[in-house]
Amino acid sequence: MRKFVRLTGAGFLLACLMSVSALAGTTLTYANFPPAPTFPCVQMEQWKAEVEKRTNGALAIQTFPGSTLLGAKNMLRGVQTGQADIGCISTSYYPGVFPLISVVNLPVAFTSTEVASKVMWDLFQKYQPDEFKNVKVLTVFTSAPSHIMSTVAVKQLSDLKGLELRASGSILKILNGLGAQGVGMPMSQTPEALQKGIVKGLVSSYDVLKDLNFAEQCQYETVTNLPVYPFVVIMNKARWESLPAETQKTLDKLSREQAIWTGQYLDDYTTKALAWAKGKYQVDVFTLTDAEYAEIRKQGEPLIAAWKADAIEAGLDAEAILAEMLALKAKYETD
Ligand code: 3IO
Repeated sequence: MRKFVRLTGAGFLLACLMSVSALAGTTLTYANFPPAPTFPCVQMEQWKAEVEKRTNGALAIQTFPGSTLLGAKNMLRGVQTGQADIGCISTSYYPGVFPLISVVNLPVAFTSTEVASKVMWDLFQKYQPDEFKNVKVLTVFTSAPSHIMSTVAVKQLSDLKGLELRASGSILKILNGLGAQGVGMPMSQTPEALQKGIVKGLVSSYDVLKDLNFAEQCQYETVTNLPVYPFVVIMNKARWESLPAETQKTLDKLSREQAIWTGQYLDDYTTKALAWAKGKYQVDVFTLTDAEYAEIRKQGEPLIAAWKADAIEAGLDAEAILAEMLALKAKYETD
């Protein structure tokens, strides 16, 4: 009997300790707009696992892919108002809102996601852009260079005439300059728009050929080397400030590592996704002539001038920011 009492006493104590540690732990919600198999959600799960490991479970992350908590366009506001603690935004969905970081979306011929993501992270550290002052930035990364994926063949630039292609940000403007009909919408709306024939294709990175099974409908891929889309993972500021200093340090330490992890993951993955699309759906891949690539670059030039004008308007040292981005790009490309 005495032994029984002692055992249940120990059990009771253990139960108390367990509930105390459960109370001490914090759970943060993390919203994402595209479906779970896509790379912004893959990096989200990777970050969650890493955070839970490095904080020994003191911090738990509850993830909401596929716009189940917040969608592409209410992500920024939803995180600011605390509907989600953390959210992932594609900055080109918010024209005019991010005058500094939209520099990463300019046509400057990034060929590597890892390089683009490192450059973006460094720009953040250096300039601490005012446009993010109401949130905590946890990490940043980009998509891979963008190409045309379409239901009709784009073998030459003249095939673009009047073609409705989904894109966002600077790519929209380049497409229109090339005679296509750019249709602006988030990635999360694109499967339905393709299905309904509202668009005849999209301009983004090749990962979605597999992750959203676009290869089934978009039988034709044209290598265009168009810009990368910048992404920022933001956290509600008050929620961030409520975290213990030790936890904040752990998350800050992970920030650059996460940017690099995502860049490396996507560089590798886009190659695999294109090979998969060739194997499974026998998609055709077209390249253009040198003269046509020069024409694409020419259509991009006015965007750089337009970005500078907007950045100056926003009180930024546009020339210095652009020069810094190009210098970082050159540095990381030779690393
Ligand atoms: C993208 C966005 C969501 C899911 C997968 C993705 N792969 C490339 C992108 C970039 C893009 O087209 C966008 O709209 O952010």
